[in-house]
Amino acid sequence: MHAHYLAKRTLTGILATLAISSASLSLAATDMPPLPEVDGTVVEGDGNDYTLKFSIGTTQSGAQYRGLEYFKDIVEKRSDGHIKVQLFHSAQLGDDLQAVSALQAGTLEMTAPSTSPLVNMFPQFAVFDLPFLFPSPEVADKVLDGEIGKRMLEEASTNGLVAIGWAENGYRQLTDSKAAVSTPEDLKGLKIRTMQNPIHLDIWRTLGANPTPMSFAELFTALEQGVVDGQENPWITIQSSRFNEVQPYATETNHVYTPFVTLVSERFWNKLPESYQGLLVEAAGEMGRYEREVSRTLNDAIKQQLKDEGMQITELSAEQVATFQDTLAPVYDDWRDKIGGELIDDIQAISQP
Ligand code: TK8
Repeated sequence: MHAHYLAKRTLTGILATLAISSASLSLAATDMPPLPEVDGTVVEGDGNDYTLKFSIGTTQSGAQYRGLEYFKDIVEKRSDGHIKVQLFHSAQLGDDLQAVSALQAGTLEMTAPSTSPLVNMFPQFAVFDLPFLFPSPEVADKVLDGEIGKRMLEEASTNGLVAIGWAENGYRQLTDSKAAVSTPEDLKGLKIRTMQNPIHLDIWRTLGANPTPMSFAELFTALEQGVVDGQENPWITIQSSRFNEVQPYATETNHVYTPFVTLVSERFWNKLPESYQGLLVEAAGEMGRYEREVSRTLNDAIKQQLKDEGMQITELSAEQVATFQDTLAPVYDDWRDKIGGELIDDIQAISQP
């Protein structure tokens, strides 16, 4: 049918384009690699037309939105225009939690939140909040694209939601407005915004900071007005949200790897013919692979761009990273049993070279 949508030649082309983009130091936020060409092999539907609103919390200039543009292109072409995809960014239709509620109510069709605010609903997502559990993007891919990720998508397909794929927010870095941070002591008294997630609160409390959970949609204003001194997010999210304009300092901590989980409203899902359900799963898979590639390729170039724009970025030595890891060891003791020790062991086993 449409299994060979991505010819090898096209994939090589994508990778070459990404390599060129990352080499450019003057990369602007909007300088995303061109969208890969979509093989528009048509998937037969049921003759009905559908409109799908897809909303995310990050801005139009991040890798996540670029992924959504690719998703839209795939779905519209392969449904021969029978599925119309409308994209919304910057939490225009609600922050991560509000968008998930809208999916459950059937007023929004798709969203892709960070996993962290969803741990009350899906406790197994909490593994993605453990500090330093994912040593490399390759390990993250093995987990997301392997048995564990598949099982998590199945388990998250409940409560009015259908979970169909993984993309990434990425490795999180600290930013702040007060002073350069290279050790946990430097964090003393700093008010750090965290995601709405108990492990993140535990992490920053254990490091000696003063953490406050808050929706991402309120974060820029909170930083600007000094309600909080700092926050943590991947370079690409820091830059696309312009946090560097109000945060002169950053530390490359890589403390947590955050995926985006691609969700569909079950109410919408049940209206679709099976062939279109399959099309959404396929498009979510292609979006996830492409978006992770874009996110990773741009990561270093964006860090460099933030430096060029005047951000003071502290890169930690191996010893300094070890100090953060040692300080955070008790977080594992607190959460291991609640999350499930076996799941953590499985991920650590995947990490062994
Ligand atoms: C965007 C969020 C964001 C996340 C956060 O909707 O809240 O800090 O990292 O990127 O999912």
